[in-house]
Amino acid sequence: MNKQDILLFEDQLSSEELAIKSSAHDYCQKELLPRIVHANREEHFDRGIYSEMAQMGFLGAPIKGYGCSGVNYVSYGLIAREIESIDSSYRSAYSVQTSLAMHAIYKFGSEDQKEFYLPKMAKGELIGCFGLTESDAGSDPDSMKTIAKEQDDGYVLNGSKTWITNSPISDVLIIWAKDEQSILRGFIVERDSKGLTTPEIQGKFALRASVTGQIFLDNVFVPKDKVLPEVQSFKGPFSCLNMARYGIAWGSMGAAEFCLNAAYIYSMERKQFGKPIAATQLVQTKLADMQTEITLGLQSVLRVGRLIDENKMKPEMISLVKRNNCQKALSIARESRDIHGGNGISDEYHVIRHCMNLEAVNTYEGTESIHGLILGKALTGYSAF
Ligand code: TGC
Ligand code: FAD
Repeated sequence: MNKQDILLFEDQLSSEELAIKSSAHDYCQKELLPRIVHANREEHFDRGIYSEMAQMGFLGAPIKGYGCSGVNYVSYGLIAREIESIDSSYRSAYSVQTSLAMHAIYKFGSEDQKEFYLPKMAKGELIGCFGLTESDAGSDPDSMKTIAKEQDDGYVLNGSKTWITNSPISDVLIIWAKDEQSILRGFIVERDSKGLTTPEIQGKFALRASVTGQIFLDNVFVPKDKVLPEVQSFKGPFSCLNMARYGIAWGSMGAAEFCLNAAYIYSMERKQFGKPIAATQLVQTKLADMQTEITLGLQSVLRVGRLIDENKMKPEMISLVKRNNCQKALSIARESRDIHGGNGISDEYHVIRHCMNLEAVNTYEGTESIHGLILGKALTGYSAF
């Protein structure tokens, strides 16, 4: 018996889900773990990871058809959990491609757009990004300034986006902008568009193995057939965010599990005052707290996954698990860092990297406070943003 699986989590998975989890686990341990320390030190993202994820059937995993695997949302979450047990940057790569860029086209694109982009994105031949945030419009994207002026044959985009995962390496940029009537629209901007620049943001202390950048749109022309036809409000980007936030809620538990396991192994081996530190009361209760939060966090995402698969999802369910699991994962990573003593700040032990990543994971896709306010609004009916 796995001592950490105290509520027998795995007994609740189907044989197909267990097989997906197991192959994702093997891939992540064999292919991603050996690369991460160097990638994190050098702020390097290896584009080849997209080809590997494509081979594994990860990209666009829950999408039906268009060359995608068509797995259920529980399986999508199990994959995110395995990837983020290595690093949040790699889970970001998976989430942005799958739930933000591909999902936007799948949910709101025309049939031609779906047939053209999705198979290539599933193969990792085209990399996507999702441009919503601006320098003065983060938690409140409705205050965005990027504008789309209509012409006979399309739209002309002007404005900028910042903190965009993948923007410097993207071939397909999903850009959210308001038209002259203040209607929100989604645009597929291609890499070779005139007037498009995507400088990289340097010097991040979190998600260093992920490429993050800005997007500048200087009179970028987008033809009519590259406008997402099925979206005219924030329901568009927020629907994509529901799926990505759900994946983060699973992924953060993967990072937390890594940190618990590392703290367990370290505390059993490390001796001070003549005994393993795991034999002290204070360390044991820290380990027990970590185990408790992970066990409950995994039950909660499994429940939300089943509800999504039954078409019963509501946004507040997603806010509950995104907010709680990210918060708990960050505090588990910090406790694990503490249990590692001085070694805890060395990247060889991986835990400090998870701590720093989880700081950003708590912020992106809606901060902890914003998700608290979404829950507060659902509970009271008052919008307190
Ligand atoms: P509100 O007036 O409530 O709603 C506007 C329209 O949107 C609809 N809606 C949703 N639809 C689907 N799912 C949801 N979760 C939805 N939430 C709202 C709503 O029904 C309405 O539709 P319609 O058609 O009637 O107009 O919106 P608001 O302006 O008051 O927004 C409130 C708030 C704060 C919740 C929202 O602005 C918010 O979520 N802010 C956080 C911003 C955020 O999460 N940004 C994420 C950027 S992307 C990112 O971080 C990627 S990181 C990638 C990685 O590397 O992993
Ligand atoms: P702000 O909105 O300025 O918030 C600052 C602080 O104020 C936070 O603590 C917040 O909780 C608090 N606050 C704000 N409003 C309220 C309120 N009403 N009540 C109480 N407190 C409030 N965006 C994309 O569009 N695409 C991406 O791919 C993407 N990738 C990212 C990758 C990384 C590594 C990071 C760090 C960010 C990324 N983002 C992306 C942006 C991310 O979604 C935003 O950083 C996030 O939404 C918060 O916006 P902000 O940074 O402007 O903070």
